[in-house]
Amino acid sequence: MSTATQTTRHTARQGYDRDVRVAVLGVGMMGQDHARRLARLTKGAQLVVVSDVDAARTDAVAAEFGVRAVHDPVAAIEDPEVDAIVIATPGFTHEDLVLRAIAAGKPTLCEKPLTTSPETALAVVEAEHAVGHPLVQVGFMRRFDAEHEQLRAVVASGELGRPLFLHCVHRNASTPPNFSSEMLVLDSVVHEVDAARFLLGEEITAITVLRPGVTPQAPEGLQDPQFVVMETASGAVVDVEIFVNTTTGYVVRSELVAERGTAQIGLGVGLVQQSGTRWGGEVTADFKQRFGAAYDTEFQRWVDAVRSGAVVDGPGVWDGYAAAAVCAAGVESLRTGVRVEVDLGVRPGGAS
Ligand code: ISE
Repeated sequence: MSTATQTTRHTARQGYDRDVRVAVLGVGMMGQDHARRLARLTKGAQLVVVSDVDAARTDAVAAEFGVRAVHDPVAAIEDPEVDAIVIATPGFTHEDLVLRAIAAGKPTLCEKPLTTSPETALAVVEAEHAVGHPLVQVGFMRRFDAEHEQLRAVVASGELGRPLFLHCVHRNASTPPNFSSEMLVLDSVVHEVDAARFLLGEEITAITVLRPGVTPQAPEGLQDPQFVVMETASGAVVDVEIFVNTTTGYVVRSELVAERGTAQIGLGVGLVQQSGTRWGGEVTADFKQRFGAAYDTEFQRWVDAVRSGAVVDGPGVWDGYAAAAVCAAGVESLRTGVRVEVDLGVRPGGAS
């Protein structure tokens, strides 16, 4: 082919000197929130396409934001007028959509979970590794929460010495229909898995899930609450009270206990007691409220990274894989009642 007739393909590494044109796949509760964020708030981004299996919903959301409705998500990924993809479809669809986005060479922000099993998550790690550079960021928004960043900095500074314990509380007011006992681990504790790895800077090597007495407020058959104990490579212990039908509000709290001191996040101001919806300050209703600013920051930093050609600025596919592996072990522990070890194997390309 002569040089004159050759077409050069834009690669994500080249970045963009204009707004990044984004398609949001899946416009349920979270996808609509992200579509609004991209359309109204995130600088340097232009929402151009929305896509959902529910055609009527796709059309309604497209009309709301004045963008194109593309009913087939694969067509949306391959659309030449789309530069980057946000995946907010149900978790079981992620593997196929992420692999297609990687094949199309398009920067992608995929809501958690990356995929629904360690094996499929590892396939994504390998597919991205074959491309030779990062393309996929995973939507663990807590990494963009100011308090989580501060606690991480405290740990990294070493001023408190070696971390010994991370005590975590994760409470939701209620669960959506069809929320299963496994989902307390896969959908909720997955955030503590990633937050612990982020805060402590090391891998989780074992997990045990205990079944305390069930709250009468939980839908029938749901093991709620659960108590999760994770062990890290350095010997620190991370415990999580996960309680998703408290009926009160949304609470995410972590206390680090290190050799020479402690540090706590998620308390609001000077709070020691909770009753009803009062806990010193306001108890937030849900994660969209509690982590709204973190989602805003996550999206702004992702779009900035896509425009600059860095592509990813946050948790990547290895983090998604690690979370999937720990959670799969957690589900096994929930079923069997025994401690399950986690071995991530070797990361393609080396260091984590
Ligand atoms: C939900 O899917 C989330 O991701 C929230 O952050 C979490 O708090 C909730 O428990 C999950 O169901």
